[in-house]
Amino acid sequence: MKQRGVTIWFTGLSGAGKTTITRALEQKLREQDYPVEILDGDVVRENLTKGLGFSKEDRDENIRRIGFVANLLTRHGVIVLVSAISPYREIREEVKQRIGDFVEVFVNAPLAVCEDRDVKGLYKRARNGEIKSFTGIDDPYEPPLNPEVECRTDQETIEESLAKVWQKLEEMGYL
Ligand code: GGZ
Repeated sequence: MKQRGVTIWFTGLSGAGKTTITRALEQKLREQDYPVEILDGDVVRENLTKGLGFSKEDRDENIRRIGFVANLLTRHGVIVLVSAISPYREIREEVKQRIGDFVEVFVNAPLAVCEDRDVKGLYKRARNGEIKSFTGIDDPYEPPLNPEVECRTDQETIEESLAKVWQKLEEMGYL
């Protein structure tokens, strides 16, 4: 049977663990020969959405463009893993409606934990005022109200988070 495409959309604060989970999931899917692509906000912002900033308008435009590409790939049977803060509920909902085959994963860790991890030192710079409009510090994050999956990365291992997503994909008939 032909592979059904799906977009798995990972939303959450910087440092919550979106990239880590998507990479682990990508590896597991590849091992089992599923067609998979990753669209990571961080990377996409260097090409597809280069030049966009972090105002609400620019973030929404970033998400819309990522959603556009994710939709094309999904229609061609690809399992698309999107990793983007995507802080605004309305645009996430818009993309979800457009794509249809869509699984929202809330990668949830408290701000204090993300700030403590501060892998790239961005929170420190945001607190210093060197970076303006940083999500969670002086810019909003609207958590999903009804995500298909929630990963509490401060309370569970990567393997546990991965297993939750995998199980949901099986339940929904994508694997
Ligand atoms: C949030 C910022 C900002 C501001 C730079 N606010 O954790 P990272 O570093 O590697 O990934 C974050 C990335 C955010 O890009 P997204 O495309 O995911 O954002 S959105 O969905 O809101 O469009 C972070 C870094 O860029 N970064 N400045 N002000 N994150």
